[in-house]
Amino acid sequence: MAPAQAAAQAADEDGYALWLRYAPLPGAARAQLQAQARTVVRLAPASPTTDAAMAELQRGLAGMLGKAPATGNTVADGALVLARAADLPDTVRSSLALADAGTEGYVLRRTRLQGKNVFLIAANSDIGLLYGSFAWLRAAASGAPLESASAPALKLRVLNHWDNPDRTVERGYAGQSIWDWWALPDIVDARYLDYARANASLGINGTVLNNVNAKAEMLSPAFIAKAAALAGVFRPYGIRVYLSVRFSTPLELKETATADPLDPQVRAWWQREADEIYRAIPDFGGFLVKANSEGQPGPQDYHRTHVDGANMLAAALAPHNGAVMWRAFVYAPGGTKTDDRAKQAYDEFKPFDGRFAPNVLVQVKNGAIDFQPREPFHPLFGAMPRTPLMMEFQITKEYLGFSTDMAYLGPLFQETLAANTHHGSPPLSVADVLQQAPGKLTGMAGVANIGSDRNWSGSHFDQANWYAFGRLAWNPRGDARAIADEWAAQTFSRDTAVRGAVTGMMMVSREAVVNYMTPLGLHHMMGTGHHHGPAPWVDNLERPDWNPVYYHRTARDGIGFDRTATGSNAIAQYAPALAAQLADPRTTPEQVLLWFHHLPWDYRMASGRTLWQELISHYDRGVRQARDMQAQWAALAPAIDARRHAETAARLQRQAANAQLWRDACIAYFQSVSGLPLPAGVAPPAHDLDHYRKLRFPYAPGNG
Ligand code: BDP
Repeated sequence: MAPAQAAAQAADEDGYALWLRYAPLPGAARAQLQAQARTVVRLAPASPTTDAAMAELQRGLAGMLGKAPATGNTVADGALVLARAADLPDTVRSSLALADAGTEGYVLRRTRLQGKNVFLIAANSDIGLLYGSFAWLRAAASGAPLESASAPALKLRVLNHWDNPDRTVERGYAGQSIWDWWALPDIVDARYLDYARANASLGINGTVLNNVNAKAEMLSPAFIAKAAALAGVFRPYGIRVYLSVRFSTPLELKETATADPLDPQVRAWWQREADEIYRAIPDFGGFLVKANSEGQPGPQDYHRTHVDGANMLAAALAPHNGAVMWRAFVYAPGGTKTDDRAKQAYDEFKPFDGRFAPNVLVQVKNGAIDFQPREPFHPLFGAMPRTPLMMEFQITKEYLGFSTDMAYLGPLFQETLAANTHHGSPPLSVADVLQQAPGKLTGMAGVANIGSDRNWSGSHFDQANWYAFGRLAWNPRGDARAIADEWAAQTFSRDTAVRGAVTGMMMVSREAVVNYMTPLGLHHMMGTGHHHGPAPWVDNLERPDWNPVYYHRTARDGIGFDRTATGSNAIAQYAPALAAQLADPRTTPEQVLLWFHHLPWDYRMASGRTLWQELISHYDRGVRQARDMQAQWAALAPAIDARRHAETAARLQRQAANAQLWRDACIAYFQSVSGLPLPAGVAPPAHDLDHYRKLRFPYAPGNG
């Protein structure tokens, strides 16, 4: 069907419903689904979680079929049946391979039960039934086969909110914090329940409520009560609450004289604190910690180590089954300890492999610098085989155009997860490293892009990044395109042409951003503080490694950071086989070429063009891609409700302008240093360099 024909007089939508819209199905699909769910039957005992599953099935079916089917507990032909293994007769149970479902997975299967033809949502646990219900609804809504079986590959699938007690959100581009801290715990916004539904629909089972740059007050009784109120809403949905903690909390609350992790009073304080938290929140997940990074306090302030710090907190949480997520995003205050910031996390953490307590996970950002539009995978993945490593992705787009530019992050996540670490035999991918972590804990964290905006994420398309994170946390081997297609079908339209067009745009969008911001492995070229807009010229910040010039090293002779043996030798942090590949620009993937090499402007690229020409062609391509997305979206107008269409169109227009700004400013800057003429046919920047250097964005959002 052409997009124009797919327009079913779509009513305006505000995006609040996310991918859980349960839009009315077209005739034939509706009849088919109806036959699978004439009634909804719960054989599993009633519980808050199976209540939630029943309610969601009712809601979803009411939306898709126009009328909610009756519920009950009598099995009849055409019933959709929710049953745990324990609720099924042996014959049925044994045909389902439920062992593979584990404690959180599910099996969705047509079968005969009590002599009737039914559709079974089966699991070993209530939460498995809830996940199975969401999976069944997802398949129904997107037109995928209803029968399937799945279990999560990772245990902790966690959102990290960088939300402050005053409701500002560090790197938040979707309004204020979704948590109305002031009103909590007395006033519990109905929205928290929809938050829980959305997360459970993806299998997200944890949420860190507050910023990694944490305040000591977060552990005060008042805030624990607020967190407990949220935990109460989330519990039926299988979501545990975690808190980011400030390492010096007891000292700052004036309850101890130091925060030294080996001091008995400090240790006793944390133990008491943990006990108190668990009295209020019996299923509390644990602590996330940013220590000795960007000025945050930590064990090194007392000449102790990351291990001392993490294990002290781990000991306090262990009696309650809580976990510590200790971040490896560290770089020393007051200048670089090493010659290359990219090396610091590895240098500090690798020596501690195997020394963390069993309930500690080391949480590692996807790349070694900081959530750039493209980074090679972090060298710690695969290098600490005796330590559980947890992935940290950034869902909020601090460096990829906030919530104004479209950049679907599925390909970024997948690229990292699929990367071959060259460690192990057979060699492990990053996803393997996460999954095969030693001990009981495995996990993935995503820095949330959720705020008080009606559409949750600041833009409609940014919802897809939350969605993709959740789906990949469940299955790190998932495919970004398939996930985009599934999201588009639920969020916009099941129509093949429409979802195809939407998915096509999404799949280009992140590469477009890379092209117009930081192609060929360039990185960290953004404006100071707020991180908006190009500022490759910045060279005057206090720390060398805060300056863009530190990273791109543009000079008369060429461009790029030499991380080979002749430079910082950061490549030596990778497995030998990979390091050997990266040692030579010819065997380094061009998309990360300037991350690892400083090359002359006339270096010959695979295309036959010089590096200078190639660089400029990437910027031009990025601008073209941004404009193409605009045109593709315009063509979808008949198929999308006017409101969401217009809201997205406005953003795409702004993105095209932003792409042009990046392209022009970067080319003007590079040219000012290289002294090279623009290749024939290339348009000169609209303004001179001075114009771009003078641009200021004092009120750019997300900067605290
Ligand atoms: C950087 C952000 C900063 C965060 C920091 C972190 O600019 O706001 O606090 O990472 O992850 O990306 O701790």
